[in-house]
Amino acid sequence: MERLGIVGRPNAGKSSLFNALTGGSAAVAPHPFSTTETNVGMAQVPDHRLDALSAMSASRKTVRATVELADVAGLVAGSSTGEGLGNRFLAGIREADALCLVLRAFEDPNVGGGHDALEDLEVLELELVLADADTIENQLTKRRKAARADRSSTLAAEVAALEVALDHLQAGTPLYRAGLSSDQRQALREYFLLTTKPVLAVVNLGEDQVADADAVVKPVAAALVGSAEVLGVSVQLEAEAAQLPDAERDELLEGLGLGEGALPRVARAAYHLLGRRTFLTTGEKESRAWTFRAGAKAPECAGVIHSDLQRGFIRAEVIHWHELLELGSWAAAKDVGKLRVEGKDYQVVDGDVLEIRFNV
Ligand SMILES: Nc1nc2c(ncn2[C@@H]2O[C@H](COP(=O)(O)OP(=O)(O)OP(=O)(O)O)[C@@H](O)[C@H]2O)c(=O)[nH]1
Ligand SMILES: [Mg+2]
Repeated sequence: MERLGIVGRPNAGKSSLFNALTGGSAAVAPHPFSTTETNVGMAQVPDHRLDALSAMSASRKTVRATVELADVAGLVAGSSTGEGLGNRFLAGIREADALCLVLRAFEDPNVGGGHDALEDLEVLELELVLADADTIENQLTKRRKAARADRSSTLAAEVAALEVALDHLQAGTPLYRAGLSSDQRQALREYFLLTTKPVLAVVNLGEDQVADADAVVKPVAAALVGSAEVLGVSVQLEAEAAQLPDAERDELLEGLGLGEGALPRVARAAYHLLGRRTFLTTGEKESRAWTFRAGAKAPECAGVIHSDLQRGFIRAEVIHWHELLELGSWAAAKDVGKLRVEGKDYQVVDGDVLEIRFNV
């Protein structure tokens, strides 16, 4: 299953974020490199559509979608050439399918390290860029030679893509900001580069910065505009809030003007970044969010529920969650003819509610 790698400098709050999202217990400490081995866990993805349908159906059970996270060892200037935990962070990042850059803005004299999110971004990007440039340089001579011998157009295109990528990297630009074409991306796939992965950034805010988060988050968002979503989160504050009973937590977060809090947004952004989409089922027994790949058709989605449903797929009855909620029940939707009947070629849309008809 695809996973999101949490990447950042030591003491940025990566393990704190990981724990808050997964309910895990990765070691958190005010000294650098408290994480040495990658921690892996599952985060639930809060979904108000699911909650609303569950309430509508008075479901006995509500099952959320999940996303896999990996808390990777901290990265320092020079990591790409072996400083700090060196290759350990590289391996952890290489195994991830998308990256969450944790940038520290909180100030705490008891926790070593900087508190300039833009500086964190610069250091992280430089290490990722150096690692990728190294990967390409190691391959380019060989690939050029192969292309000359073989004269196939695919190899020539691959070499051209490597050259373009290397130019960007040597200018200090991570490939997620390089505006590569999808053909170029495709040609680079087998090199398992770090900066071709989709990226999301979390600015870890101090409690005192929450009220004016924009001042800290906006410059980071400007630096990553067009290439990454940037979310401000007071990780420690929200982690503490997550420990409270629901009502107290809501009151605390509301009181700070944080609404449902930023953690659910991080989970949803991670889910989306990994190309995950949700369809829903709802009934008295349970309401459930099911995960499918963007672009999947109805039989494949049926298969997410059970392979028998894919094998024996006849048709799907479909209604968008919003419309169903307005009508109040599946039976009501059926009565007024609002359930669409869709066949094998239907591309399921995020937020669709499905009922699968199948042969056993
Ligand atoms: N004041 C404050 N402290 C925080 C915040 N987030 C994390 N910390 C503290 O910062 C220290 C480092 O947090 P970790 O989550 O261990 O950081 P990390 O990025 O996993 O660090 P390494 O594993 O060493 O790379 C811990 O003492 C945390 O309690 C925050 O939002 N505010
Ligand atoms: Mg850690």
